[in-house]
Amino acid sequence: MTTICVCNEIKSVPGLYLIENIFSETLENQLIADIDCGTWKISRTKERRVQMLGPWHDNKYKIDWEKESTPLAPWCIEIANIIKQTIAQFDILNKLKLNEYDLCSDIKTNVFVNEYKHDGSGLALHFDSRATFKEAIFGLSLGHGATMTFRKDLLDLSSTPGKYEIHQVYIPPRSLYIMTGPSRYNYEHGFITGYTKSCTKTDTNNNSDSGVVEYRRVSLTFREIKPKEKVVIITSGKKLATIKKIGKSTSSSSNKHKAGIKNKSILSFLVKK
Ligand SMILES: O=C(O)CCC(=O)C(=O)O
Repeated sequence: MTTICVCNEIKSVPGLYLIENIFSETLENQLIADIDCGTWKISRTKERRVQMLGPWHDNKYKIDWEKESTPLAPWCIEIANIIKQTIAQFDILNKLKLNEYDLCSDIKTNVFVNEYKHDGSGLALHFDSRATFKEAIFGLSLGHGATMTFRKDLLDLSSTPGKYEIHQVYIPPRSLYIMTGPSRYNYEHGFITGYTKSCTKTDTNNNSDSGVVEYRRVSLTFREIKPKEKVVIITSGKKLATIKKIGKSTSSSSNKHKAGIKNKSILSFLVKK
């Protein structure tokens, strides 16, 4: 069966794009089988099973480059290529320069796998780390779909605390959602606890006639890690140059040379992002 890949900009949550049918059911089942060959761990909140690939980070998503990273699995590379090809098809996504993201690098890419089951566990509303990850966040759904909640705090607009703008967006299986701009920075996202209990047969790939539907959604989140440090070189209080680089930064002579600075009293600062 041929399916059509469609890209929708979700108007209620600006900056959120949903691209449906990015791969076939056959490939989806293969990917789930490949992911299941990886090592599942219990999440920090003990609510679900997870897999984390790429550089090691702590609970606050701070990367520790001294710790051993988990190499990306072959399925990560396959999906990263599918994401790239999908982006290439839509002008609106190319204009956002999403094709420039590196989603298959052992040192730049973080891949998070979440498994949601029929027990109704959700995912608390949250923002993805601004300090650690670049703007666009790429999420895929395998198995079941799910209704995602986006919540914007209206504190800026009203002095009454606890006023929110809330939107629910259905994310079908085999779809890719991309959070950019306001959807990434102004809206928290998550899944309300208990949503999987209301799962129906239409919300699944399970074609059995038994009427019993085992809910399982496996979500994949691809994020590019920001360059680790920024080196800012200043002299006599005047900023001369900013050099961004991956890896440990020093005020090495080559950096000074790149900044075109010679024989001056230079102060170099490492500015952690
Ligand atoms: O399951 C999803 O699609 C979202 C996952 C997510 O937001 C996260 O891991 O931070």
